[in-house]
Amino acid sequence: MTKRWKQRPPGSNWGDFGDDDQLGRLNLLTPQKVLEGAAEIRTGRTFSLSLPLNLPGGNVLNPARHAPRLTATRRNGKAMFLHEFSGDHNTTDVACDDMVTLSLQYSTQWDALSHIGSHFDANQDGTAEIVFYNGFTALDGFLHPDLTPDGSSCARRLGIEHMARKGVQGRAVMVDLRHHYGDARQVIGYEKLMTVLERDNIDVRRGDMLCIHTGFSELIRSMAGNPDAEKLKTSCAVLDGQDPSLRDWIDKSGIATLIADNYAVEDRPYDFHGDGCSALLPLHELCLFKLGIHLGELWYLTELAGWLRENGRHAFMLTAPPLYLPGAVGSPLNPIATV
Ligand code: UVW
Repeated sequence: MTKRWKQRPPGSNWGDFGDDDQLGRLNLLTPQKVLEGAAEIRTGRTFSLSLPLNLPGGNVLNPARHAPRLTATRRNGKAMFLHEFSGDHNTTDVACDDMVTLSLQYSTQWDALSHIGSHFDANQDGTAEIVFYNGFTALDGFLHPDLTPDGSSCARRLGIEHMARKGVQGRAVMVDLRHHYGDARQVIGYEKLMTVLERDNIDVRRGDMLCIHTGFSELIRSMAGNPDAEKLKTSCAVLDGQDPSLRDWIDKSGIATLIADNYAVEDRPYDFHGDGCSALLPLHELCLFKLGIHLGELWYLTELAGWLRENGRHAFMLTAPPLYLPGAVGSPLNPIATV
């Protein structure tokens, strides 16, 4: 296959993992990295890094995303819930069977590489087109719901299934911003991040999965399904996507994935008015669009961060596959840390 782009965005790695690559930096999760992760297992204790998927509650973080709604499946007009087969078959069994309507990025989630693209003139015809990681374009199989007979959407390229097939497992490191910077809103750039890496003696290696603990998901848990929008806006650390040194470090560090317990990993300026030439979410642009780094958001990291600190550690084994849901642009998950 010939390259699907003539020029790649400055600072991107398009083509470096192959012209047809849809995994991005997950390619760095080699068998060696799984062994490195396994070498961090010393007690066998496990931590679930997921929020209950019905949190945050309401839609204060993102008005388009709704809490999951469970309903029973129906058979012959009857709800399959506490359903007694005895009526039909004279048996002892009782069945419950359900389904869910779920915004895939409502709670603990991975962003697929199809989540954020950009306007960029990859084919060098003088006009920017909609393009995603590694030069896949909107025409490469992004089905818009307005154009499908049943209103369905689908990312036939860069969907979450590639991550699911890869099986996400390896060495992860925790950076505990909350411990150093507290619970008030703080925008963390390169200098502040480096201060924490140095003080906690954290070695970030190529192919590691980086976890950023801010306390945001703990705050969400404490609100028990009734989130206080104002408090959430003014609480906890976020990364500074506007900081070029931070963006450069993310690239050079060789991290395979970037994960946080906050809403969007980076500062999301709700009143931002751009000039048409820049991104609203520069870390999303850098990671998902330019470098193929999957983003994890709203993970629950507080318990694990506390345990690692008490035990003088920062590295652990992470197992974090998304749902194998072809064509989805994100996925909920229940990541497991083993220490
Ligand atoms: C947006 O808000 C665009 O997405 P995310 O959940 O990745 O921050």
